[in-house]
Amino acid sequence: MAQLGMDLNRFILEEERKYPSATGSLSLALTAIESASKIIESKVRKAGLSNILGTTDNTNVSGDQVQKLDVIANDLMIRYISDSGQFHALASEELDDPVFPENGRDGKYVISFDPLDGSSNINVNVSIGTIFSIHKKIDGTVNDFLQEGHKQVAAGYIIYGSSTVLVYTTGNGVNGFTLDPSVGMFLLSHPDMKIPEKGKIYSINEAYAHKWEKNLKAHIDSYKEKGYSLRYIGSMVSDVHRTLIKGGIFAYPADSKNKSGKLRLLYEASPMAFVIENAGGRSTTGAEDTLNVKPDSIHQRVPVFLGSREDINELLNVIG
Ligand code: P6P
Repeated sequence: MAQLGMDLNRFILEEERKYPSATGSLSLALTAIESASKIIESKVRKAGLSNILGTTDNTNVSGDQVQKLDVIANDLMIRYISDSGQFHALASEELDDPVFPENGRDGKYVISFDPLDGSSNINVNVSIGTIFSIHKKIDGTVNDFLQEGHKQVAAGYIIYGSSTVLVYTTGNGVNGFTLDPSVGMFLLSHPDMKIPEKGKIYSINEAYAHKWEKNLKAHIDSYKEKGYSLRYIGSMVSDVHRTLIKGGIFAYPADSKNKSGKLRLLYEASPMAFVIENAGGRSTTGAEDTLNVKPDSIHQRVPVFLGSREDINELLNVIG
């Protein structure tokens, strides 16, 4: 009999049992995300076959051309999250304003998510992903979303790559689960993930180098003399997942054109920072720790520098 190993549902329940005061609400919340991700995964895998590629004539709040899979992934996340009854409200990259699910009035949590990050890579079969961030509800208003990242209850991502891996943290370590499509279960494949203290990879879009602040440009250039490798996929989930496993630095800085960079705080920078810091790494905007930023709007952008603690500290000695 094949040894199945620890599956995600059992792991979530065993984590819940460590907290006697737990009501099971977070467990239900996480399993809703798990279920949505399995359906999204099946749609992503078939994307090239079901003629659902291409773009709609809509654009999202960021002005990005919305790919059809974005819409499908967004609808699936909304449906499963709403059906769970655990969320008072949800915010998505694909929605201008938050949604307050009918049966979520008593929900303890709010969630921000990017349903399919990196979707411009769908047509070229590059890995993409779903990113989520969960906070406790405070007063049932938009303020629930405007909490610092260090107050997250849980955060993580699902990367739809050569295999589908769900990585998440509740603030007490980081664990990764790989989907076994033959049984439809996420199995614990990356227990207690720790990012290397220092890496040899830098991940940044150098096409914008001419627009970076000069000290940053000099520091990025220095990686070449230090023998670092450049790896940039252009899909945040993929670039961060590789950074978590191999170490080094991922950066999307501000520049002369984009004063706050491109990446969104609530559903890109903050959840990824929560994962990276819980794996022993560090994340900063260059001016302050990402997890200390007090959001002032749902779709706010921030500069992102995250990865191995030593690499980030060296960077901050130059640009901090
Ligand atoms: P650029 C994908 O569109 C995305 O939002 C992130 O996943 C990725 O890190 C970034 O934008 C890539 O942006 O400007 O390098 O193409």
